[in-house]
Amino acid sequence: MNIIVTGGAGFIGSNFIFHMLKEHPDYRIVCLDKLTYAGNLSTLQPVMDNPNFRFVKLDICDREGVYKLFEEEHPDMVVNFAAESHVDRSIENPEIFLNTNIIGTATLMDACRKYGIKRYHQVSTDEVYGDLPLDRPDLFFTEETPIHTSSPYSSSKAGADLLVLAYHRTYGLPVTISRCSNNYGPYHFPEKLIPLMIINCLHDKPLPVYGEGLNVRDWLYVEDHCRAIDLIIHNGRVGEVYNVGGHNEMKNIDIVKLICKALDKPESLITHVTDRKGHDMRYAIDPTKIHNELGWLPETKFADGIKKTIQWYLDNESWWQPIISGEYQNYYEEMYGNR
Ligand code: NAD
Ligand code: TDX
Repeated sequence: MNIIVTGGAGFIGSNFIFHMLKEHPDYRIVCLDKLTYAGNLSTLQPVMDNPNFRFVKLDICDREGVYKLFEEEHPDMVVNFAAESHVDRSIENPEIFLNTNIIGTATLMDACRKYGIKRYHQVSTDEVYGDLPLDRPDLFFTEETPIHTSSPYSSSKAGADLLVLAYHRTYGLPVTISRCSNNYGPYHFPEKLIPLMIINCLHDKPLPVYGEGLNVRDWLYVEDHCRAIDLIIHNGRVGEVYNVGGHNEMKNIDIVKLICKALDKPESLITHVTDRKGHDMRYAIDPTKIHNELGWLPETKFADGIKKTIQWYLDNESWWQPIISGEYQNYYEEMYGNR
């Protein structure tokens, strides 16, 4: 089996590559990544010498480059993680989200149509369903929940999902889609809530909680997401959407307090800042379909996963230090300077 994994130098994609090379040592994995600010080649260092692994620096919107790669590799499957993934950046600059997340997805699927493919898998998000109210804990996102997006990011992901389903219906492309809740774990870029709070805590810097911090996210350890995708690409039904989430809802403020406690830092570091525009209140996945059809269940409890994650950031300063000392400084100043 030869699989092109796009966006494999990012957070979830890199964890997926490690998972696949370990669980399927006879597979060839070709990582296609543009290496944007979020892509980090050093993350893939542990597998660079693996003879079953190849890294290619390429933009998924580069049609000629993508076609050439398909001619060289004849992939059996494509798993598309490549995306602009940060909601706050999409609010500042939507255009690049439309290019990468929508045009890039179409370009990859055109290559699949032209050269043939056994499976095209789109890594999507629960954010395509919009949000749920805080006072209705009985409500969850199912695969039938209507698409109802809030941010340019989630709208671009929803646009891509609709295209994927359209390519299935119109051209018969063998597709699957997974819509996962918030991931956490190693190699998470420190613009996102959990790694940002861990690293700020370690520097005794203010912890910028948007608004009251009452927004709820459904957190899943990244390895559980990788296992879900592995199951879907092998056993999932073509043309289907699978929600992935572990019934682990937490308020932002509680996550931040938990990180303070784990690192023995005072809660006085918490600073309430101006809320995110259009901020989704609550995400909550109903994972019944993937459980019933594919036997998937999350394996890592949040208490264990967050401990492992914090320890990983303590042990791997050499991974995040170069990130936060570069362009990230400007990003941080722009995003949080006058907030
Ligand atoms: P990330 O931002 O950490 O990584 C994205 C990767 O894609 C980077 O390596 C980047 O270099 C690459 N990339 C960006 N634009 C590209 C382009 N035009 N061509 C080729 N490569 C490009 O993102 P992540 O958190 O790992 O998310 C991966 C996927 O999972 C995304 O599609 C995201 O929408 C989805 N997702 C993420 C979460 C989450 O909690 N992080 C949850 C559900 C779904
Ligand atoms: O500094 C912060 N302060 C804060 O209060 C940051 C960065 C975030 N937040 C809040 C906003 C959200 O309610 O924390 C929550 C989580 O924020 P993010 O880490 O930015 O994640 P979210 O917006 O929920 O989106 C994530 O999950 C779904 C990923 O970034 C998406 O790619 C994925 O699709």
